[in-house]
Amino acid sequence: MVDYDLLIPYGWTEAVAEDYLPHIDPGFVPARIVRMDRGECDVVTPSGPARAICPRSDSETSGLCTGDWVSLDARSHVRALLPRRSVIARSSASGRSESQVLAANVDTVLICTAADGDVDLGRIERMLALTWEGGAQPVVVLTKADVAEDLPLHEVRAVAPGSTVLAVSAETGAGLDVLTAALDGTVVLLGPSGAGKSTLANALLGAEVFATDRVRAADKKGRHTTVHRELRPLPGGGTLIDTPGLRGVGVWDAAEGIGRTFSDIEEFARQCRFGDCAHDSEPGCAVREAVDSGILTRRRLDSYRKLARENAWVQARTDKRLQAERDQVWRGIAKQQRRMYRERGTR
Ligand SMILES: Nc1nc2c(ncn2[C@@H]2O[C@H](COP(=O)(O)OP(=O)(O)OP(=O)(O)O)[C@@H](O)[C@H]2O)c(=O)[nH]1
Ligand SMILES: [Mg+2]
Ligand SMILES: [Zn+2]
Repeated sequence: MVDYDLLIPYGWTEAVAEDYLPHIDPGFVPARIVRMDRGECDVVTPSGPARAICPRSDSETSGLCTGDWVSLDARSHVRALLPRRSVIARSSASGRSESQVLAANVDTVLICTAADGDVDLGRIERMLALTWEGGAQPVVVLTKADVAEDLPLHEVRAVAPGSTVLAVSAETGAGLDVLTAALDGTVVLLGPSGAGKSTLANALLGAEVFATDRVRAADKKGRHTTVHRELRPLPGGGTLIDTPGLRGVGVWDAAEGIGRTFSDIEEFARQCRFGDCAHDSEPGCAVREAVDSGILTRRRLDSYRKLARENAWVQARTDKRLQAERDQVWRGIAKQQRRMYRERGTR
């Protein structure tokens, strides 16, 4: 008899148990991936931590990621990937039309930015778009509050409708109680190198689990200290995934997430006189009005357009095969129509 209780600190719930039902088989066990390596991964199983072999990269379970629930056979081979409840993905770093899964089965994304430097609002908007798109709840965290000259909470709240924005210091512990209260389920820390993700992870875990390192004095950039995505149980329940610093955050299939990130702009747009208003020079444009009256910043409107354009571009390239099929159908229809017109003598 397999005892699943050991998996509870790692996020095992009734819902996951239900997803595992079709895989129940003697010799097979459910497991959660806590760390990925090339071709292998660390997992937790009902009998404790184990090392598992990932399938060859051409199978359907190839893109495994920390946070995934899988089914393991008796020889510790990953045999099946359970359905993902959420997935945080970005466009692959090289800007190709491929996605990279950053974490799976995530409930809360901590979007981390150091408050002692320039807070990049555009970057926060990108991460918000990926988080909403992936089906998780964002919390924007301004780190290093102890050394920040001022905390731009107001500006950040203005770019993050519908999400919690707070400031913390892992150094003094300030704000950690409020942050802890905002954590739900599986939590992932995202942000650039040096943002203080691992330091914050250690503070939340109450132990020095992850390595940390100083930022470069000249530009406050981190040294890419963390190289693995790694999941740990949180002392108060739930799990936490620390991740390597993100160099670029490209949107990938994130139209809905972009809409949600910029819900204020989409709300203004609904009040434009024309339904297809491009917010350029059309009369009765509520978006331009919002910019003119100072309710909406020009930066945010530009950021929205840039992300939407980028998403459409990636989308167009990703869907090439689908597009080709669609074109085929359309060409077929057009041909049929021409023939029909000819036969009727209307051409
Ligand atoms: N003063 C202060 N320094 C902090 C705080 N949090 C992190 N730091 C410092 O910031 C530096 C970078 O912290 P890390 O936790 O290694 O940053 P990271 O985001 O994990 O970086 P990568 O692993 O490279 O992605 C370290 O020198 C930390 O001591 C804080 O709350 N206050
Ligand atoms: Mg780190
Ligand atoms: Zn408009």
